[in-house]
Amino acid sequence: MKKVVSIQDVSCVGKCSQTVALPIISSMGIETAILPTSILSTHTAFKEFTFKKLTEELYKIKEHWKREKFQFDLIYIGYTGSEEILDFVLEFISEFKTKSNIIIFDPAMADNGEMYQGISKNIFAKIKEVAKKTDIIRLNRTEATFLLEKPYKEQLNLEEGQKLVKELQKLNKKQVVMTGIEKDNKIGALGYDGNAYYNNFEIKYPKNYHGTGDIFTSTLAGSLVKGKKIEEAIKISTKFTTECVRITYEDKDSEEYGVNFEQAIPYLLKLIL
Ligand code: PXL
Repeated sequence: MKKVVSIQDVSCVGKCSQTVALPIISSMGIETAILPTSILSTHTAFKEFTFKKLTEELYKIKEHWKREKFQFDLIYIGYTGSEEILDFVLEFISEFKTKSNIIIFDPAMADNGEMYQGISKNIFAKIKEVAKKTDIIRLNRTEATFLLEKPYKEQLNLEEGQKLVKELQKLNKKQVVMTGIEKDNKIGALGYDGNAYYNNFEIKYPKNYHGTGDIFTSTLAGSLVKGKKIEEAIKISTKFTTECVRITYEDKDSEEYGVNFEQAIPYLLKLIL
């Protein structure tokens, strides 16, 4: 069985990071190990959330895993929210990177033109350092413009997106996948691998939801582990994320803090067949 490790926080309520990655990747028939980097009462869009880093425990877990000689087909790094956790991630990469596994990094640091609460300049600098060591940098358009230290724009068209991913690809010299590009009133994702661009656009619903980035990255990670090529993985991930948004948008009782990805999982399984 293929194995993924998901390295990110546990936000107890909020439908993001581990509580999204684990069910989505597992449902795709992939063993999903988790490294919970911190535990929060909710994600950081709530007021007064609690936040406990698990740094000490992370090093102990890593050492145990080394003794057990565990290897992962894909290492998925998401929200870290702290310099010391990013230091841990750098060490984890140097010890668990193999010739054939894929490291996918979603900086999960900003959205809609704003940094998440608590993301300092030092964290930002270290995120850039981690990005350089990964095979796929997966980000939204706010993170893309911030990482390149460019001014944020409310909308990005395909041409503008292509310029950004081309510059970002210089960071890791491998692949970049950016979401939040618009074309003909649709919204989608754009990938670049140094040679070719890949994109897919789907219906844009008139509401932004929290956690869609984590759904997209989890689906991308799972699709790649299932052997899909990057262009197909981007298509599956945009289609599934859009379906999650559609279900949530049409549900009058939906929560504000995350999308109803659970109800869209049967559709995901059809997409990856
Ligand atoms: O969805 C990304 C994410 C993950 N983890 C935490 C967050 C966020 C986004 O706000 O706050 C704790």
